[in-house]
Amino acid sequence: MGAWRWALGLALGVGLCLGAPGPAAVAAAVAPKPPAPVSPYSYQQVMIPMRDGARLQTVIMAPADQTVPLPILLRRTPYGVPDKPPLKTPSDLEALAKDGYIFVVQNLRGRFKSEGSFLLTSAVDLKDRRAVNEATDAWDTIDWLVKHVPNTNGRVGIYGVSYDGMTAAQTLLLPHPALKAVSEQASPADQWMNDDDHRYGAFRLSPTFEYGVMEQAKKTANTHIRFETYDAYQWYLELGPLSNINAKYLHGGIPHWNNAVDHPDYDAYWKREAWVDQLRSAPVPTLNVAGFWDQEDPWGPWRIFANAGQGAAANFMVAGPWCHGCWRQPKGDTLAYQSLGGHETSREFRETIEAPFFRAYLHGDEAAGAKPPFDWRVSTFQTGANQWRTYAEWPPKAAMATSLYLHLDGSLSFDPPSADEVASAGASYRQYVSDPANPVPYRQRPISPVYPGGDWRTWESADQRFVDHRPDVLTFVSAPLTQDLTVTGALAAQLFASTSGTDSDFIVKLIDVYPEDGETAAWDVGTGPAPGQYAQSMNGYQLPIAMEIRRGRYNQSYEHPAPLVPNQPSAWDIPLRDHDHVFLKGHRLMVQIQSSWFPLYDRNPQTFVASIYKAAASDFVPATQRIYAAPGLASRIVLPVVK
Ligand code: PG9
Repeated sequence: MGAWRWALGLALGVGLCLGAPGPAAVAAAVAPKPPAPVSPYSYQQVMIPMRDGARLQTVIMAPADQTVPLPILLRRTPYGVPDKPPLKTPSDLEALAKDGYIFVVQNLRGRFKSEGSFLLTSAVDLKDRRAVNEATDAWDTIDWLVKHVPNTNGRVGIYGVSYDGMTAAQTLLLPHPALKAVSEQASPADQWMNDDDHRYGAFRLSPTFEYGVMEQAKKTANTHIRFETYDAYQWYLELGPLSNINAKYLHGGIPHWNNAVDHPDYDAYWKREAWVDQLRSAPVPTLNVAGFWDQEDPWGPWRIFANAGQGAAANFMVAGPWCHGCWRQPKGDTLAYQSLGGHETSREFRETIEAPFFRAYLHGDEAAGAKPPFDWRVSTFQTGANQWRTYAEWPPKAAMATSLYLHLDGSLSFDPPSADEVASAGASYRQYVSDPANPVPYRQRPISPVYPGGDWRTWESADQRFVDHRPDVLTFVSAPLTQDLTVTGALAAQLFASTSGTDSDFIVKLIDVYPEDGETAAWDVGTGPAPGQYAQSMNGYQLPIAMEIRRGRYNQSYEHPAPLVPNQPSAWDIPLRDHDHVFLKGHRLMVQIQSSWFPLYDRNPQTFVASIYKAAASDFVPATQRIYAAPGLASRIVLPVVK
């Protein structure tokens, strides 16, 4: 679009000179027009009919110089299709484009010019033969494409990130015979258990509210909220109880929000949304992709990979040092303020994994049976070591569950807490007061809106020093490591904790603390760092490796929430997902524990109520939170350690 505007401005400039011709104007008048920019793709928009008669807006872009039959690479999206062909291949498709594809992008039903209603649902009811959903729409689209698009080799692949990724993943439930390769990337799998909307029932307030508005306020646009306050933290705090969202702002007009507040618990509605539970195999070769610092859907790809099964011949998993979809950024050569050992992880993923995957199954010799392009099952970019690793199975057998214990003096070690420690501390716990009137921010304030992206993309790798001084954040830290510690596989926390309330949240963060190198600690430095540079250092940086929340009302049952017994310690199991990281020699391990993470999560009133969405302002009360570190109540992090 920029180039077209530039061309138009030049033309107007020439026109304005006509009244007073000078030498420059004469030269301009006779100078040949620069040739109009030409896209390397042909461009066609079609409306593809679905089985119920709804027609979906679809763009077909084939290489302008196409001579041989090519496969189709399909992406289905709620965010809008290109309105003209690109003037050059987007950088994230360059590696694929070298092999030659007909790129097809389709708006989901109900979005932009696509007909029907956009329900923002993940549900696919395979038993209902008359239903339409993303799996049937993908099937109908592929069927139409292979029958109508000229000069294809009859093979179709589908890929996409996040919502687009989910529509790709759901083709595994109902694969069309022409579908030969699927790459779901950051697809959600179960929106109550994890992913965008909740984590084990704890409600992700700002992403769910802002996403619902973005996608359901207007059919023909992505709508971004402008808050009355610059700091979204302040806006959500002043909002008060969640019932004010509909009462003051949405007035029942956003179905996504209504569904969330009408279904607080893991009921039939959410079980239908958990489409992944129907997945038993990978009927089509599948490449799953996840980011270890994905702030939206870090969990879905691992669930899809696990459910599709490691027995399947071609079910691969890739994970790297990425935020949500950041493997589509040009390089991916940094994490926080450090480089990744000279690797451009995003480009390397696309050139050495994604492109060979589609090449094998869409261009390969099908008659000979496409040979798997990889001799591994899982490939990760292991941070700390900053190396690509491959694994024949996940988790690798060599990983040994190893407990890292919390201690009353605020330390962390591989030794369990002793009775002597309790005697000298005079208590078996450390405590803090969690006050819903002053919740812990999840990232440095001022907090910008979640969408269209901004700082939201990188908050999961942000330095946690911004909260570790707060009286309502407990910190535990180890001695500097005397050797590297490699952690590969699923992490978990087991806390023994109590609250003086009847409901409560606990958030656990496992952090890699970088050493101080002393460079900036002198008063004879001379000029000192340039403005803005001082903060951009890994000196003492607290890099989160794994973080998660649990909401106490669901400790016993996801379907039937129950109050907690005040001041009674109980076990809190907090899964911390899959990771692959080396804590380097000289670094320290840190655990931070807190009871709010706002406004990413709504505030727990700390009084048990039937539905937090209907809590009154008076239900929100401070509570005293205790974390136990004693024999029999030994809070710990379980690490999959590889020697
Ligand atoms: N994480 C976004 C999303 C996916 C599916 C449902 C709701 C939200 C996305 O980036 O598309």
